[in-house]
Amino acid sequence: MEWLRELSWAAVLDQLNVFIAKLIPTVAAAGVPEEYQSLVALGILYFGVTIAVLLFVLLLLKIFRKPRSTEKGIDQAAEEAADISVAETVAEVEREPATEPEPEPEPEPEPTLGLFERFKRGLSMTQSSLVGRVDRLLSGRTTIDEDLIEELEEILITADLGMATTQQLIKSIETGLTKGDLASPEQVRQLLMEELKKILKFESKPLDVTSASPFVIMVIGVNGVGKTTTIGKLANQFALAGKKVILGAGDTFRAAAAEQLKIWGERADVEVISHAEGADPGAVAFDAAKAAVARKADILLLDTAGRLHTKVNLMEELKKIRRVLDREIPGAPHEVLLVLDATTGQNALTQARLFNQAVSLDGIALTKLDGTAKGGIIVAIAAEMQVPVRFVGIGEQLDDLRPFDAEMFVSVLFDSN
Ligand SMILES: Nc1nc2c(ncn2[C@@H]2O[C@H](COP(=O)(O)OP(=O)(O)O)[C@@H](O)[C@H]2O)c(=O)[nH]1
Ligand SMILES: [Mg+2]
Repeated sequence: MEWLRELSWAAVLDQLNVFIAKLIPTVAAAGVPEEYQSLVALGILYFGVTIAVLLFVLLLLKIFRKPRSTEKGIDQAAEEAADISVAETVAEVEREPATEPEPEPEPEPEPTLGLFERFKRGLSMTQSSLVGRVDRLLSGRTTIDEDLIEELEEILITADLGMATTQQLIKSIETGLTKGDLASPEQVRQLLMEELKKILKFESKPLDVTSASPFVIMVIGVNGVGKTTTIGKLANQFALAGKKVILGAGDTFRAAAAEQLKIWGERADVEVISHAEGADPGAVAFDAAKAAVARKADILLLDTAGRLHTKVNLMEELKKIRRVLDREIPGAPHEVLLVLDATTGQNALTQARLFNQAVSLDGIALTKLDGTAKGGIIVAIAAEMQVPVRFVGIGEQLDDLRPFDAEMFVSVLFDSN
């Protein structure tokens, strides 16, 4: 500590002055005007000292975070640290794919969730907007009066069941009351459940694809309802069941539509017949039908364009496709499947009416039930259209497109666990 006592501030300042004096020629050589040279030299000195202090602090931090490194010596520790970061960087580069990333694979279904639970999760919003509200209305009540029935009516209408179905349900409750069958709110709930099952069961007939070969399914509906996705999911499921499937990219309106179908085709490992953007959809239908016969396919799924249903020419186009299919494969299409988006509520019902008038529907697929509280629309559709609901979409996973099962559907909605 002798040196510390001898150290005086004057000596330190002297040393700094010497250092600055040595710096000035370098600063002058860099073209700094004379009056600023000392200032710039001082700045450089200040900067250098700051950096040195920072490095020292960093070094201290490293020593304290890695106590073993003090045993090995700071240099060795620093070398090791550098090695690790180099190794990490190399690993990161290797982890990055060298080429374009593949399109995201379809997420695998969660194996832990049973079918009932999957449905329950998918229908949770509809569950709370329909049965959840009914339960809140009935809880704590002991008698069934006019007010209660009026409120129930409002719930059913706002849950998209439709005016006609609501009237039908209310009527059966009133009949039960006058007959004396209904004594408690719990029995109202039970009656509601049974009536809904009755309405839906009437129109729940699974699609039978074995009645013809090739069995031709023409998929129609407005833009964005989920036609192409539904075709992709069906193609996958049929292929897994051992069927030979062919897809026809009849939506020639946008190039992206055919591309989207091709991706699904690759995923399901099935052939896709497509033409260029803007081509005649009738020609695609023709080629797809020919290919299906030639390759002895079990099922042909034909995608179509979905410009707005208010445009008459879409309906004319669909009629034409129908005729082309029938000419190539007598009796085809065996199923005209209308895809409806449940999130559009009453609008879905309007679409169903218009398409049915134009091309006479054989079945309905109701998608996106998972993203909406308007799932009650399925009851309105079944009751009014008298067209079977073949499939429901309860999510974006491959097997989230399910054959519609009225019993299960209503049980899920009324399950209070
Ligand atoms: N959440 C959910 N999304 C769906 C379902 N079905 C389709 N979709 C989505 O709806 C969007 C439009 O589907 P697309 O098949 O292109 O409709 P298209 O225009 O009728 O062919 C896509 O983003 C799909 O992933 C479903 O059941 N649930
Ligand atoms: Mg499409």
